[in-house]
Amino acid sequence: MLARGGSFCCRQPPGQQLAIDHHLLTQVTICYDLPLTVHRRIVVAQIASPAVICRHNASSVPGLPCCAVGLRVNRRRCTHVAAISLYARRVSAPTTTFDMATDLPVRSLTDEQGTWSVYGKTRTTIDEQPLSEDELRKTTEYFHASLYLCLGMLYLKQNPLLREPLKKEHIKPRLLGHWGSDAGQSFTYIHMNRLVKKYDLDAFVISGPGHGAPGLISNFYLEGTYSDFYPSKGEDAEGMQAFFKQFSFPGGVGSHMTPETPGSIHEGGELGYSLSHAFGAVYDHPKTIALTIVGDGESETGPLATSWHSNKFLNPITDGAVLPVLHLNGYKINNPTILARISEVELVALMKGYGWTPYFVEGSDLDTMHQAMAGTLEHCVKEIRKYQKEARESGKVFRPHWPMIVLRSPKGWTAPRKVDGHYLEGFWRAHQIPLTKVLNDPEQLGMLEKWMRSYNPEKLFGKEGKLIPELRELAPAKGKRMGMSDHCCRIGVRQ
Ligand SMILES: Cc1ncc(C[n+]2csc(CCOP(=O)(O)OP(=O)(O)O)c2C)c(N)n1
Ligand SMILES: [Mg+2]
Repeated sequence: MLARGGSFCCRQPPGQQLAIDHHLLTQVTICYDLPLTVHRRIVVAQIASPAVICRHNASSVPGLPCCAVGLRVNRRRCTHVAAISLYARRVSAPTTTFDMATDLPVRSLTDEQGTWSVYGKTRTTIDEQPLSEDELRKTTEYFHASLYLCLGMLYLKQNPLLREPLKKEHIKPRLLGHWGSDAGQSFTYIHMNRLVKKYDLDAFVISGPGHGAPGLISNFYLEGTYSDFYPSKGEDAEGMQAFFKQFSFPGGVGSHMTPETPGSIHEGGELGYSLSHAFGAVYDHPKTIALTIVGDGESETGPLATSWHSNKFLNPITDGAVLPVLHLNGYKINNPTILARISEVELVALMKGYGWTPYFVEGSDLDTMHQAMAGTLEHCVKEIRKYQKEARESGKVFRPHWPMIVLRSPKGWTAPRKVDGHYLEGFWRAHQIPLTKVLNDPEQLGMLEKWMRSYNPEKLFGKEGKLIPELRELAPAKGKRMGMSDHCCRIGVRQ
């Protein structure tokens, strides 16, 4: 049913576009020279749905036998393309062999919606509590370590472990980066780590709102991936300082999931392509699961809205799976999002209509949220494996309603709830730099110090500055880490 098309490589003169003869592209490997730096970089864009073809497409529409590929890198039009190779798959849409699941076990939570807020009792479709007390404590501490690193990346150029009182001189002179979705993204990654270990999964992560990069980069650092790639950002105080300072800093790395981020095939700067890239990556990779964090703002883009349908192209025998986590933190920058404001009955109906089975994890209380996410994510992974087993053992291709998660957590989760009488956590003010006046306002500097110390860095990082072994154990071993997945690191940017 699914046949791989040809692949080829060609050299492109600056500014020109490449005409290709395929119905549906699945992967574009682009080798380009950035005009300013003249460094050759390689990026891989996995593309799968007509929506993405539109993104790279200047002159044709999906479905036509020919489409043109134009490239944008870091929001700049890329003019010095060295080489492009395209892998394409001819897709005939699955028809009669696909069974549709009918009555799905999704509990609607809408009844409580009028009285419930994200600060109320945690709500979850799957009511299991798989974590022991010890695991729960360690998971919270690991989460705190990641959040500490997120703040370090946003603010610090010195004094990385706060071994001396925080002073203005330790703060970066220009503060750029995002806090708003860091906690939700980190939370998701940490819970997937547990399952990668438990089920020996071949998984990797895609961050739709790539500006929440600290949430994932902090995890790549905690698990050791970042230091393996960049030895100068080692797992000690000196390495941590370099790791913090380079973030969103001249001569360092961008504030998004940029190409030089290990574990990333998707920058997320232009919203809308997370699911398409995820599907492109798992087609023909039957063992792979792409854990895909989709922003509620991102969901309002046309490409994202259509790419939920990519599940129609997924063959459970020959392809892997995409596990979307729709992150309803309520805001797209400073505007409320549609999917966070509609009733859950409508949201469930929408996701079911797209062919998914939604599971909800909603709240802000750490202990109960950890249990809810652990149970729900595990349930989803088991469902995926069950469907794959069924298809692979029977040889019968069918289209299950694959699981997906709706994660509702406060924007800026774990930040101070109010600053100067204004809401921060749970509000749009948490989107970018949460405390904006730390350089000029000693009171805010004190607040930042108190907040960072509330994660207890002295307990989480040992004498040298490395994550303590009992927490490090929570991450998968080298070779299995999501940050080191072949899907992201086979073609690197380290030349
Ligand atoms: C196609 C596109 N439109 C608009 C923007 C500008 N923009 C950057 S971040 C953002 C909000 C994203 O909201 P969401 O996906 O909910 O991410 P969150 O900040 O909550 O993590 C917008 C609109 C963009 N980057 N790309
Ligand atoms: Mg959002």
